[in-house]
Amino acid sequence: MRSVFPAEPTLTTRREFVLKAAVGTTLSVLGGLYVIAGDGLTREARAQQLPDGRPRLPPGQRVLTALRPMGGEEGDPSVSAFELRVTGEVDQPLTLDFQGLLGLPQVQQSLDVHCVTGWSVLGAGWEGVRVASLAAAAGIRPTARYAIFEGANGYTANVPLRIAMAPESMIAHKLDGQPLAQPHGAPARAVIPALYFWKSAKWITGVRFTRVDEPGYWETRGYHNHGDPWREERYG
Ligand SMILES: Nc1nc2c(c(=O)[nH]1)N[C@H]1C(S)=C(S)[C@@H](COP(=O)(O)O)O[C@H]1N2
Ligand SMILES: [Mo]
Repeated sequence: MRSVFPAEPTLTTRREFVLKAAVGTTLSVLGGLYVIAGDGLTREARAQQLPDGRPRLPPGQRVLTALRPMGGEEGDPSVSAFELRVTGEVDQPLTLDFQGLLGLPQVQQSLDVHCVTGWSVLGAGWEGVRVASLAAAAGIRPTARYAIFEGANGYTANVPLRIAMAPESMIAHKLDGQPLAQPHGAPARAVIPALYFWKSAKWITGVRFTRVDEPGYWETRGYHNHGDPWREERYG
């Protein structure tokens, strides 16, 4: 499965992480110390750097091997009910059903995500459509400066356009080769790896491009408006 989602060459693959995690767990048991299962992964990730020199693991984070379901007001997981609207500062507003989403260029990317509560999952394989592809299909206007990601039941998250248009920012419908599970936002969610994971709206229903910023669900409830994990922009 890893061969389908090759990690960046400079980064340790998830398989190696898992092996190191197992070793770390064994050592902790032998030593009679309390060490969380992910400690080996966390140490390993701390030693790694991103291509631009930042540490792979942002400060204050520890590594888990799988996403922790963080809840939220669930949307309809069925593919037949799926509808994604691309609206706002665009020339041709789009409404895509699930087939329409699959009809846009698909990418498979190995990406790290960082939850503000302190856990990170590194190098999971995400499959779906780049936000930039949606923007191009809808004819995004030069006046657009923010992307507002809309989830079911009114959840929103604001992202500066530059970050939304980065190649790793995507709408994902598969995780590690499997259709996205309901707790993680089935049938599709945003994945915005540059910012804390709350920006990655689950049960996605819309991407709205705006001229002005619109702080979203968590940004209006005490969390940071921007949310850069490397700057620890956790709270507003
Ligand atoms: N629609 C929606 N999306 C959401 C949330 C939510 O409550 N509703 N929670 C966010 C938060 S705070 C986090 S940390 C991640 C958690 O994703 P996960 O449950 O797949 O781990 O989803 C984000 N996306
Ligand atoms: Mo979160």
